[in-house]
Amino acid sequence: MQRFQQYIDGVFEDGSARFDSLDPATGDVWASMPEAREEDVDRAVKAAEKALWSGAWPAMTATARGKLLYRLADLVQANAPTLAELETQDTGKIIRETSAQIAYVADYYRYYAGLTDKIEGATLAIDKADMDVWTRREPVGVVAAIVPWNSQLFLSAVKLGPALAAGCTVVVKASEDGPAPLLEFARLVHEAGFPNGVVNVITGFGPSCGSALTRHPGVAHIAFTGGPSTAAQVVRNSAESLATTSLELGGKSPFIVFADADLESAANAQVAGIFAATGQSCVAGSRLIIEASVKDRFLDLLKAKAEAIRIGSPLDMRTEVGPLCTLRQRDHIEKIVAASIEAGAKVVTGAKAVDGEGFYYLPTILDCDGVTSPSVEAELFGPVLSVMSFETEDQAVQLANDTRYGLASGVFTRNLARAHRMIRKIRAGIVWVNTYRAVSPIAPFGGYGQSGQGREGGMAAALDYTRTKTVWLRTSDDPIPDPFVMR
Ligand code: TXE
Repeated sequence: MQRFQQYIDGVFEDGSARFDSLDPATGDVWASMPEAREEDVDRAVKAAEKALWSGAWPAMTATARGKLLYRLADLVQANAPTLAELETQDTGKIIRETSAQIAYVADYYRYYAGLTDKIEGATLAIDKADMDVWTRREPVGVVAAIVPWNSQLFLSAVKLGPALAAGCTVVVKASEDGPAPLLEFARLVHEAGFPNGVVNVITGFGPSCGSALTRHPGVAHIAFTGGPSTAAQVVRNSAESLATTSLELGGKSPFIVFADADLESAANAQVAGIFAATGQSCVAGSRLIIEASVKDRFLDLLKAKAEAIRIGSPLDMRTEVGPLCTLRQRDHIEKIVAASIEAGAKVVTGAKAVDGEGFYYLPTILDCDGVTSPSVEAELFGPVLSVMSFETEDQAVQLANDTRYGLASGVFTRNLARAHRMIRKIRAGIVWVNTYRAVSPIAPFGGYGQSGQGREGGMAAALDYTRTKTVWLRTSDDPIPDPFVMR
């Protein structure tokens, strides 16, 4: 059985307690993980606080910080096959996806490495003759980066990259489900040569570890990815310390197909949009909104593609859909699909767990036209597509926006003017037109409504990890004339 350690203040250690991690493809225990409890969390935050204010890190030039991040990027790239295998083993995410995604994670670190010495303050054209006034961008402080199981290296890179570029120090909390890749990543942080305490990596359970971290008075900013109810808890926890938060909370993203679209291409994008990562993706295009005149044709295409998907061991390069990460997640999906069928949704394909070992669930399409189906409303975080049809563009917009979420959306049409109208009317942080699921370190990413607040990716994300200090310098040698007049 493999044994993993947590990383605090530059030291690898076993943690206050231990827990077992299950292989989602078999349901068997495959590794032992360190469980951080309140005492470990406290030490991790204190190590990050110390590293923020003293030692090598605050004395380092931004360019030198950038060099460390470049080195980390190279190490991630060189170790991508090992990291990918660990993520696949521990979370069930297929090796085809983890290999490609982790290789790209290196580019996220490179992007932020290049930004470190481009974070600039401003010189102000102040309205007083004898003053020079300028702003400095200083690190916001200790950052708590909390991630869920679905893409831990990617979701931590979009937090760690900008936080380190800005000069912050970080405590990363890996999910208790599938933490292996992040715990292994800590070895690369160490090898890259970051000063002790700048990056700390722990894992543990929400009520003990996550709660202790988000309540800790030493934390200045919490960057969280997870579910909306946990996010509400995180915000409540931050009330005493007044830590700022950025929240990325998944969605129920509309995938809108007009009759004039290239249907074959749209069907491939829809398959990727909902079945990639076994549907455990925050941007999953889980609501297909299809023009009525092509609904049957499009569903035939989708059904054929869904039924041809190769389900198998996530470690097999040929596998296209693997298991869900946890049994809890599969139970959640089974419950909502059963309630949806009960409510009148028609099964186009799937709608059941795969017999045998592991947490597998069949790629599923539910026709929800004219039905109030729970699958249309709830984020299932699994391979389940709900289908609704429309007659007019206005109806398509109304269906697209009929959700408390607002992370991503897809519009498939060859009509340019209509594409522009849809871009303006859809309430979501991302609109993909004739494509789906494209991401880049250069492009901001984040949601509206219950999908969260704040943006990850891009230059603005690095600025979010800074706070502004305003400096006033009086240039006159004359004595201050009247002490009772504010100047
Ligand atoms: O996530 P949680 P869960 C959605 C998805 C899924 C549902 C629940 O619909 O079915 O959320 O998933 C830590 N203080 N998404 O329960 O609980 C926890 O340990 C601080 C969407 O697995 O939100 C883990 O590290 N932290 C999504 C992280 O929060 C706490 C990704 C996420 O766990 C905590 C995941 C607490 N009180 C789920 N309680 C997306 N945006 O992609 C838990 N945590």
